[in-house]
Amino acid sequence: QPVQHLADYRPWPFLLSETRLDLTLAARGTIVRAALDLAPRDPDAPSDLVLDGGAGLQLRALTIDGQAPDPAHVTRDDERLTIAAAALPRAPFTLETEVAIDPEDNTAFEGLYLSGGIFCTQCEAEGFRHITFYPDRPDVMTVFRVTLRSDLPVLLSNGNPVSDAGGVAEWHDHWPKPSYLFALVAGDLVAVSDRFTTRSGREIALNVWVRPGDQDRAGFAMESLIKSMRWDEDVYGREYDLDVFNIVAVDDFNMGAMENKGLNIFNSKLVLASPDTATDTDYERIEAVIAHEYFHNWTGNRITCRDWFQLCLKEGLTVFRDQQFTSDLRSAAVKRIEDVQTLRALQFREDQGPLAHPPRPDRYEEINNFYTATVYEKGAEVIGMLKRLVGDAAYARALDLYFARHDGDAATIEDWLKVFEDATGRDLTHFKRWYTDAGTPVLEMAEDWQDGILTLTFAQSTKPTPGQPDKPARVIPIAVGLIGPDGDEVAPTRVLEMTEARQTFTFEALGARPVVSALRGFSAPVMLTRQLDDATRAFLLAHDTDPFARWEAGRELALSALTRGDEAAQAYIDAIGALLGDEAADPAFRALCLTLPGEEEIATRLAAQGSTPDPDAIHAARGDLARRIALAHQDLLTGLYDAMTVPGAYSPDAASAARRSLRIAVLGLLARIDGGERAQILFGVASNMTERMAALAVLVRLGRAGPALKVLEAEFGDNRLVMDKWFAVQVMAAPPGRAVAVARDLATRRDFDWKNPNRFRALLGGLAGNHAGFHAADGAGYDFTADWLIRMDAANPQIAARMSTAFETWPRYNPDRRARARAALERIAALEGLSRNTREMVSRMIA
Ligand code: HT7
Ligand code: ZN
Repeated sequence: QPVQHLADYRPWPFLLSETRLDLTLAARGTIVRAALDLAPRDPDAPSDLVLDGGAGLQLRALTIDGQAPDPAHVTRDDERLTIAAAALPRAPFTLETEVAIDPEDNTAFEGLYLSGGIFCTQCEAEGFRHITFYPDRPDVMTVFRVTLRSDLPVLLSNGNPVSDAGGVAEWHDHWPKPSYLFALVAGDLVAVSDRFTTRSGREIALNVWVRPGDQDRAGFAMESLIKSMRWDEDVYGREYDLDVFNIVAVDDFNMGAMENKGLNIFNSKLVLASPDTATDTDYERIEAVIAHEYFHNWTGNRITCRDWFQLCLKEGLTVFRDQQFTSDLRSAAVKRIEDVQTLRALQFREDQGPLAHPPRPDRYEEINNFYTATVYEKGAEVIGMLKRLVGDAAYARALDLYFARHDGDAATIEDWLKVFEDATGRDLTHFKRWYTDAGTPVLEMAEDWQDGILTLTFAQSTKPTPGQPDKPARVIPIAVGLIGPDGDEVAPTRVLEMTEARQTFTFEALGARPVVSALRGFSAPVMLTRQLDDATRAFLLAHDTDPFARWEAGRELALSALTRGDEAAQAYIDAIGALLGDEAADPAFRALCLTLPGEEEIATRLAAQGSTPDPDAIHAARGDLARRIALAHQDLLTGLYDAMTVPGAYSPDAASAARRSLRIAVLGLLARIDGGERAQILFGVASNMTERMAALAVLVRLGRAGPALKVLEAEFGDNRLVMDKWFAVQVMAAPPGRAVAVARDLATRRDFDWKNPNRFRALLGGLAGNHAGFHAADGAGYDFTADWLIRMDAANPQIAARMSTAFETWPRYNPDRRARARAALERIAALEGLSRNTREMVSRMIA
């Protein structure tokens, strides 16, 4: 498949009014009969009928209005089937095909496949073409009628059930949808069921389908679904639109979950949770992803994307909505900080390296490579900026207009921005650069103080990114507040709208020189730089009324301590002492402030400052600082560790999770001086997985986890999700010098079922997450990863391509590491038969 270009978009030359599918399911030789009701878009401009579908489809029959066409008019290549215009009626006609496919051989988990005996599908982005010949593009939307034939007890598809008897089930989805939202599931499943009454009084049947025995771990997912349905009605006025909503958990899944109309399919790790198997983070993530997929029903399904270049139209907006949901249900301040941490760790990293691309790319080879942090997380940030610029009321008006105007459409970013222009009267031409331009702007702030007037001068610049050498200025909303010398706020938050490369703003009639609290709430996805001494940062950490800016002051102090030596370290240690004693602050906030920046983040900071990060030195410096903090504040920390015990039975609620998160952060520091004693005890007494895993990570880091690992394996050896954690923690927390050896050892185990994406990610993602381990000076981390990417690519190209991003920062290391990383990437690139997915990723990384 050649490179796809946004500029080449053309509507499909046919209209499709109904799709009827009839599937007889079998591990080998599933028979798929498809009937498509078609009509030429313009009968006077005859066009060939080109359907997507490759070599995996064994074509058994093809008719047009019941007649087989002249074989000379039907051609096939590796990717599609073409029926010449000469063989097609000028009036509406029905095309019928029959194909056979082998789900059992499908290790790529794209199209129809088997996961532990359950038939299931994954059709986004281009999986439907592995099921039958079809116009597999999001702007072709139609009604589906589906018949499933199988002896398996549960047969599900999209829409509402029509009938289910004697191994035959019929489903009808009256909402037109593109093929990527098609789904079916067939298996031996049981449901946790409930009901939801919509605000207009309609009764919806809700089911979370799991394997028999897993029901007692599906309740939290159901609770999360009900909360999501209520929230979308209350906040966005969006009501559910079918009689049933089904969620199914499967063990083999390439990503987290999929928003198929009325039949969401989930990676089981994002459904199943019980206190003894899931951590607080798992619970929060389940709640957020259930919400995310549910919210897609309006932002993605009712309004979908015209083409895959518009992916951030649905993903950015839906991430933004799920972030709002979590903020409303839990702590908004903590959620904002966590989201910024994710953005910086994943998206800033992407934006600074060879894989940088805009939220709306204008070219791709393999669309599956563009389900990225830039499309998702930056896509959400761009919407946050829009909301900040137009205000909450105008945002609500614009969203109402979006739903009213585009319901049933396959829309574009232009449509989205036009809605905001029409709702607010603003011209968003300039703002659109956030969608079309890659790279993270650096925003420099300078202050001047004279006669009661504070002048802030901002200068923005963005480094070139692949294919985009010149970076014009962007619209940047900069939220600023002023804090007086006594710690009181003297000017509430004001959003400065920067539009030029350099711009000045003034604050007048001020009594005394204030301290500037800048980029409050992280009002734009930029890197703010300013000359600020450590004392002022400590002041902001103590007094800023904006929680994000307060946390950020602490972050900057920590990074300064880690990169600038002893004096800076002392300032940070003192500031942490003050924070430890601040009992008024939310424990989760204190935990975030107490957790040192990760090694990857420190490396990113050094690279941004123009230095070459040394992974071993970073690892040592971080450990050393943690030890100094522990020694300096031993009593306070010990007191806090005891005070943050959560009494009673485990509950995943935000307040309890917050206390546990602070206790765990403290445990990590105290372990630097107690030899892991507390962790050892906690592992033995804790009844919940949150504390057990935290303790285990500490023990692994200290090289004394052997007995604990054995205990966990004995208890949970047959629980895949717990064993994924067991694999991951051993590699991720291993002392860097041992990480590759540990990974190599674990990879020889019989239960290293590497074709399972979760297990593969546990091991290889664990290694990639061990910064100094992956970047081991002898290149062993690179070689081990390359070996496994090569192996995985033959089975599951999507997973191999995604995991290859472990290498994306390679250009920032020293020449020796660079040479070794490049050699590993070139070894992959040289492979014959490499997938399009991995080839595109690797060639972008070594371009
Ligand atoms: N929209 C879904 C994306 C997704 C996906 C994409 C490519 C390959 C497999 C996939 N599974 C799910 C999930 C979401 O963003 O909600
Ligand atoms: Zn999504």
